[in-house]
Amino acid sequence: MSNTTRKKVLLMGKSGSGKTSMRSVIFSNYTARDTRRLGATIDVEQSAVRFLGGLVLNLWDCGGQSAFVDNYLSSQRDTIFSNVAVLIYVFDITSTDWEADLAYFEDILLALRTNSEDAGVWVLVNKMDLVDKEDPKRKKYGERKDDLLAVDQRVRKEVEEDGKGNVKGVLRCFPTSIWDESLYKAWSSIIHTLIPNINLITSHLTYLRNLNQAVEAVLFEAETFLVIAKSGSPLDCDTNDLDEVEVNKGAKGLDQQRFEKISEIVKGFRKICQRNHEQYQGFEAKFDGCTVVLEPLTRNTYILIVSSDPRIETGALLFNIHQAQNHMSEFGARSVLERKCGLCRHNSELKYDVKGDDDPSVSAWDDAPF
Ligand SMILES: Nc1nc2c(ncn2[C@@H]2O[C@H](COP(=O)(O)OP(=O)(O)OP(=O)(O)O)[C@@H](O)[C@H]2O)c(=O)[nH]1
Ligand SMILES: [Mg+2]
Repeated sequence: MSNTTRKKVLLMGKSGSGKTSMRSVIFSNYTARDTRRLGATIDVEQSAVRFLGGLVLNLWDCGGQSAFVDNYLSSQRDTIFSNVAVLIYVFDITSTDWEADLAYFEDILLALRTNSEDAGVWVLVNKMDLVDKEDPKRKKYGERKDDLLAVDQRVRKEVEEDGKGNVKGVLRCFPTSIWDESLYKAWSSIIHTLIPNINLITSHLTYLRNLNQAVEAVLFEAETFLVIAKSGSPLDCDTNDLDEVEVNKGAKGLDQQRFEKISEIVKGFRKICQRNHEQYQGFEAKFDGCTVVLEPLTRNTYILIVSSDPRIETGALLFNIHQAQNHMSEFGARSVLERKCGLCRHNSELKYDVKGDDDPSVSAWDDAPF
């Protein structure tokens, strides 16, 4: 039985909004400056990104010039909009023709909802760096978001009233800029919703965090360094809710953009290592207030553990991570996971504090032992 789960991800939005730039920064190691050299995308550029062992994203970067969009909505409608797992729709906040942008979005959303009713929709309002100075409270973004939610409601109603389906996929908005960490935050949240067994992984991270008496345990994908899961709360909620959840869970005082900053720093540092023919392997440090280790967990992931207990030595954290590696490699060798992990369900301390996956037959989350 194949361990691979393929997900079709549509990347759409008006020409120049930043779709190919985002894809290149996240998946091809471009810097934000490098994206200035990109030309307009002609028709659809498809690429496959192997994410964790078992998850392959088929990214459809759809050029946004109106002649192409008209084709997507007519002759290519079925090809483009069927079997979609996620639509990522990118807007340019500086656009001077918001009404026309919204009208296009409504047409696309309607085509999606009638062909793929379960698809999740992520709207990224991009180029926020260009407006943040004159609008620090993000009033304009708030207005844009309200308009987008209104379109979502309208389309839902239309599809349901016409008896064309029962829309289940949700719509979420994120403000982004390729020039800062907001890009990583948005894409981490998107990827998080696509990973099979994510709730089980989250449970294991929570267990590992508690075992280490740590503040948090975070899992990064090794290639992109996007956060894919973290102990405690699921990432797949609105940014405002996420911040609220973190404060309630006691992470107050920690930088709210810490994960995105780590992703950026590690990717930058790894580039320097490559230039000097060195390989980046990991990181450990002991500060006055905390102990931090960032280590490979499996071939496709790194784990970050942060402890604020001064008695905890980095060696102890590393020891527990190495124990978890053994566990995870056995875990990963299975093509089917039971609702409760067969390897540790006899351990009474392990608490499954989040709801299980709906589909018990989804493939193991990482098929490659480290
Ligand atoms: N200031 C700023 N510029 C951005 C941002 N994102 C993308 N850009 C710039 O916008 C320009 C267009 O970006 P692309 O990624 O080619 O746009 P696209 O959406 O792929 O356009 P099409 O392929 O024609 O559909 C590039 O010069 C990018 O450097 C951003 O967040 N902030
Ligand atoms: Mg493009």
